[in-house]
Amino acid sequence: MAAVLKVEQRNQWRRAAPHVELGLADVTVIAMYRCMLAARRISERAVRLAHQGIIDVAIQTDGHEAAQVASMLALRGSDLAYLYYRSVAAAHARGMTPREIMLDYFGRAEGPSSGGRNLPGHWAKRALNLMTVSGSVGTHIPHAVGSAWAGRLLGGHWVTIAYFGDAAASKGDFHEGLSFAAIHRLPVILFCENNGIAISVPYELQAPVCNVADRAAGYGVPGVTVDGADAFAVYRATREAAERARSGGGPTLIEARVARLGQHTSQVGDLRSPGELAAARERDPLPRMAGYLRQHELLADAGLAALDADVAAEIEAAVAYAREAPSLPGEEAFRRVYATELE
Ligand SMILES: Cc1ncc(C[n+]2csc(CCOP(=O)(O)OP(=O)(O)O)c2C)c(N)n1
Repeated sequence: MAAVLKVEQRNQWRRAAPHVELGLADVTVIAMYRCMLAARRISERAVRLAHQGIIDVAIQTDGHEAAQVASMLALRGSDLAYLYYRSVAAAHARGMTPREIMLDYFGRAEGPSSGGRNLPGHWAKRALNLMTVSGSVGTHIPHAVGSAWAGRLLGGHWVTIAYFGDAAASKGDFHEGLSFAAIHRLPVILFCENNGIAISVPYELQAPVCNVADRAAGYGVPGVTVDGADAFAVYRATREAAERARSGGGPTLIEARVARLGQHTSQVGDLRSPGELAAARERDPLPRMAGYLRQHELLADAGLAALDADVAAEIEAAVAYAREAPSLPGEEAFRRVYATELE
């Protein structure tokens, strides 16, 4: 009897696990963690390469992984995504491989985003529905809204998501895009990764409202603030927003509160105090997810270590490949840049 009770208690405990409640399989949660881990290791490796002068610049994703991976996994591959320069984890979650990411970091002709034409960090790949973005902060938000509108006009069934930082939410592009999307009830998700700092300017000097999500009320659309280190909370919020968009309910503004663990980029120093940096590290989503895997007996220490070794080997192979890959020949520089090829 005691044994039966124990099994029933265990089953109850299993059913109450956040990922089981969301309908996510154990292997999906392990895949989520692997994706977050790979993004972290790619980011760390890219910064080292930049500091060694081997690549030009690296923009870290550290601290944003749970928000990016979980939101991307809550969407369909046919949904259009506009990423931003900090989106390595989102790009990888959509299917961009470490090799492709490194090819872009090295600015190689084979890189999927621009084939060496654009600055690294403008993650895009047509086959993955990752749309081309500009380096001008926030300008992809109206583009994303336009893509959602195009879907309406063309009878497409895609939802469009745009990822951006908190400072982008202070730009006209954000307000114009959200206003247009709200008026026309377009199937778009504006996903703000609020890390509380724009290079070195704190959030309080960018916006007079406590939460970026508060802005949504001004446009009559739902605004949700979630803990961006909680992959399951982000997954739930994004899935609900996507369902709302698909069923004609219009746009949602999601604000994922995250911590920027690294510098703004490999080329920009950090003005935060040691205390502020330590507080940011407390909000690291990686140990949190590893703890979840252990606690729910999805992976033990040996499994986690094996995953780490596997990821490290994949990234080293990617770096080795990208290092040797050819650069873009000069005469190709203007091809694929203009709609009509230059004579
Ligand atoms: C229109 C424009 N202004 C300024 C810049 C320079 N710039 C690049 S990133 C950045 C900060 C953006 O911060 P945020 O949107 O919060 O994203 P985060 O980098 O914190 O993820 C700025 C000001 C730019 N690229 N484009």
